Amino acid sequence: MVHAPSYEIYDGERSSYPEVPDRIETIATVLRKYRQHTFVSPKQFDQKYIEAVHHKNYLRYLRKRSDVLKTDSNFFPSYFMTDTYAPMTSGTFSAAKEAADIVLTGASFLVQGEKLVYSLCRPPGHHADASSMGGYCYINNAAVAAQFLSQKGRAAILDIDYHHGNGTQHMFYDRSDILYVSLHADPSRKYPYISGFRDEIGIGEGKGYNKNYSLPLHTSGNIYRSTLKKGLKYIQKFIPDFLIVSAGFDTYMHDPIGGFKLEVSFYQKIGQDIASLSLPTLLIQEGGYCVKDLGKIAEQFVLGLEEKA
Ligand code: Q9C
Ligand code: ZN
Repeated sequence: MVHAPSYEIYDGERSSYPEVPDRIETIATVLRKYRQHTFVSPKQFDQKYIEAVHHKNYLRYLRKRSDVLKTDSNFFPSYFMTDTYAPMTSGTFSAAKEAADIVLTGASFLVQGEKLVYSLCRPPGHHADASSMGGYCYINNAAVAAQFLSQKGRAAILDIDYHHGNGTQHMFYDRSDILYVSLHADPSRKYPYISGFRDEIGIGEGKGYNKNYSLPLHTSGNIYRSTLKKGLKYIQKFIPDFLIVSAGFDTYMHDPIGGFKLEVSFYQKIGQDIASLSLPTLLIQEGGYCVKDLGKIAEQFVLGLEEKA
């Protein structure tokens, strides 16, 4: 709630900011209806777990710059950013730190033997790199969780947000101990434009441990699902101990900034397909901006995951 920018800058003009606090509340409200779900508040973790993937100077900047901003101001930094879609507010650091605490809390439940955990957090993370914010993201929550889990076993990340997770890819691009697999809209047409192409496969030791499935702008269920199955096979070959899902719902047909043609009921199928891997799974909220339908989408997704879990 303390991080609610009022606009982004697109093509030099102010435009509305879709990454709003209500996104989380609407999902939580629907999931709370199910008595088998246990809701847990996040614990606070030492910043060292974030410093394992982000530069200390960047984190210091985020904290100190947030601290001096007035309530309701939107500040667009000239350093430590990749675009004009991640304004800072007075609450940015504390919100982003808490999102990281939410995923670390989730990740520690997996370590303790929990099979399915949903880290319902915002701001999202997958566009944030080691020392940059961008695309509504400040701290890379999926990367923080993957790094934490990689100390306990093999961690694979499946990124199903509409946008390529450029930050996550880059952070682990030269590593073979963390696999990154992403399905997303063709970056030559859609954000983040600069990465997410199929020929980006990792570098050095990391070669073969990065896999991009870029898809045409108006991809529908059939093509999406057959591609997802390929991605899941790729993950299976890696023999992971943990699966982290960067779960973005901006692939939904009515999403205001996405473009795929996926229906509400399709998310149950995505959930079932992921659950068929039978891996301890941490869901991390990334994008998804059709606030009206986010609850229903998350509900279908979780129902699918629970079916085979
Ligand atoms: N106004 C995530 O889904 N696009 N970030 C801005 C349209 C930025 C998306 C151009 C998209 C960022 C986490
Ligand atoms: Zn997205």
